[in-house]
Amino acid sequence: MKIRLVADSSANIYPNHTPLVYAAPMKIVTTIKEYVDNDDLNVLKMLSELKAYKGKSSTACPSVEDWLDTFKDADIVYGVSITSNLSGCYNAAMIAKAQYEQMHPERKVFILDTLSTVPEMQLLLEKYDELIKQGFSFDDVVSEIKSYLKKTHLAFFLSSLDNFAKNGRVNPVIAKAIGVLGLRIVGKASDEGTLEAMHKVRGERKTLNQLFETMKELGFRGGKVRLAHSYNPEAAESFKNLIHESYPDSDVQITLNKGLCCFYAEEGGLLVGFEG
Ligand code: X90
Repeated sequence: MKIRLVADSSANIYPNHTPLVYAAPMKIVTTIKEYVDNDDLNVLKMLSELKAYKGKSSTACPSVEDWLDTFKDADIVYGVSITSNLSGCYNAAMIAKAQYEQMHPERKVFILDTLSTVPEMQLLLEKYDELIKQGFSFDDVVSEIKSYLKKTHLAFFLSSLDNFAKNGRVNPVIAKAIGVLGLRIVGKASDEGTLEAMHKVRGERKTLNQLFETMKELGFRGGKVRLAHSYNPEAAESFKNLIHESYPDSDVQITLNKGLCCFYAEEGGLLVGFEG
């Protein structure tokens, strides 16, 4: 029995990722170039080209074909998608599932709409892996992963919401307030899977403290934590230390954002997925 874990590329899947996950690539698009968010993408080069480029840039979710490529010939596919409230990604995955199950009636696909992104998706993928290793049936994996989603959360700080606003995914008034004053925004994924801005803060220490407070308000008491940063390893390390000061036993791991997340989380942003 072939079982595959799949995700869109916003889950930051690198070639050595554990567990093994097949990723359907997002795309970052300008009028002159399309960047495919796969292992071949040079993210730093893309960011510097985008800085120099003055035209319009946007993103696109994986196509139905991209999703079908990740399913390949698996008997059972379990997956996660970025929130359906900010992307057509989940919708494309659902079409792929319908086609795949129609072509192969004995095969099964379940894709979870995480109403979230990056590090919370990583926690969910790890949970799928545990459930598979424990020998759970398809229906039980599905029900267990849905209950685990109720326990996991996403919080973040970002230094700019420009690309969110330009792409109609956040209110431009909120975006402007941060950009102009050089503030950072601390927020969370709302229950509906949208970006909820909660606090405006200035300075690294205050930002990290506010992010930690937000985690505790959401029920964090020392479980698993996954951090994803946009070329800001110092903030990720400092935040890991801050968590360990209060919860020395919590399992904290750090990844670097790939193309799509660097485009939206912009330079310096940090996302935290955790168990509540
Ligand atoms: O379909 C597409 O074109 C992709 C759109 C993706 C938009 C969201 C990207 C999020 C990247 C940024 C910070 C966290 C916000 C979380 C809200 C749920 C990460």
